[in-house]
Amino acid sequence: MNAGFAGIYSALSIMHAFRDIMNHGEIGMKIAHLADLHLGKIVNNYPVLEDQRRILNQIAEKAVKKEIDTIIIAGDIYDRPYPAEEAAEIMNAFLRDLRAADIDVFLIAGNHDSGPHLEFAAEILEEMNIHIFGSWKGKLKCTDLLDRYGPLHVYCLPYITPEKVNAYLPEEKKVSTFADAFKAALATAEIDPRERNILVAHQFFEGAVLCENGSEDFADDKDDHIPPELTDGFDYVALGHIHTPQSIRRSTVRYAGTPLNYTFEEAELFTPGFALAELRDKGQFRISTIELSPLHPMASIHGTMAELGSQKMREAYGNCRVKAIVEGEYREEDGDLLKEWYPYLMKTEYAEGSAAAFEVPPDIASVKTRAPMELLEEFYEKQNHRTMNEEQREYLRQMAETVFSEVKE
Ligand SMILES: [Mn+2]
Repeated sequence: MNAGFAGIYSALSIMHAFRDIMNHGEIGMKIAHLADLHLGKIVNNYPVLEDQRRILNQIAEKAVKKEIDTIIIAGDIYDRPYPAEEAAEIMNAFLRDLRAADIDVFLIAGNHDSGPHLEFAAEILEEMNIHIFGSWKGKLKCTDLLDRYGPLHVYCLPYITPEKVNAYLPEEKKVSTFADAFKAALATAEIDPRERNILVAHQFFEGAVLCENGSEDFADDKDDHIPPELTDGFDYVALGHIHTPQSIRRSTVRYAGTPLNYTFEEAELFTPGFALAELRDKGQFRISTIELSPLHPMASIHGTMAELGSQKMREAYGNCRVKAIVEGEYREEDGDLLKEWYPYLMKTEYAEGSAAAFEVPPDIASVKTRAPMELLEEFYEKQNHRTMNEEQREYLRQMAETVFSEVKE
């Protein structure tokens, strides 16, 4: 329910509170915090829809098993404002599963989502305990939940920029930085620091650490940074935007991270999952992480062709979305072999110092009829799997001239 209906709690949370009291549990509420699903994302030119569908199934299963009351998804539900049809189908199925399990759901738009599209039918879904916040409309909205420890206020802030916030500010109060925009947005709500408050947001918080070659799709512009101390009045800050899971300054200001790895570097840095916040009285929140097992984990593997083809390697990584880094000598047909060993191969790279096997072409007689530059270019291409650039070509042209003029002398 919105702040306008102060004193009226989400019907589901009343039911949950009653159940907890009957169970004599000490935990008031269990909240799963997810972010950056990026449904429909294309990873290294491959769609990963099946992986995404399976990971959401796994999350729904874990939510039921762990008796989670509420799920927060802190933005970037979809990878694009107009998501792929299958992405919308996957999200629909996820919401249906959570609804069937009587879980309160909170969604905010990230910078990748279209606010108006995301909040389609939001007022109607609100009655089903699916709370969607797609666009900033000039006021920070609050939904009140209830557990055995009392009220819990969930403030949801969809992705904002200074421009979005300025649209609702009088001329003399316009802002120019993200930090001021954030401050102005928070100032639109009356937050009671004596009660328990949660903030859901999708912004770049100062101090966040980015994975080198991470899957975030934005320029790291210092002007976007928001000082985390602006959220000091909140007991838990459920963040999205940065794809590596991490806490900022205190354990209760947290980026959930993506539920799947979306780059090979991210796969080396973290196991995907979500955050679990267990709420008790004011100031007694416990945060832990729940790891997930993807259908096809991402992995970089390297070795000679003989090593990559070994049974041990194929058993360990045959099910993975693989980047193969080939060392030593390789032949043209090795590409097909790699695909056979690793059906989910996404990328092949050649280690420094690796080289194409030197194979004498069957039409050796034709060499005599071809120009030296043509032969050199072909040789270069076979060795390096790319064509020469102009600079290299010019260098070789001059070298060839020198060599052949010496031969003539
Ligand atoms: Mn994102």
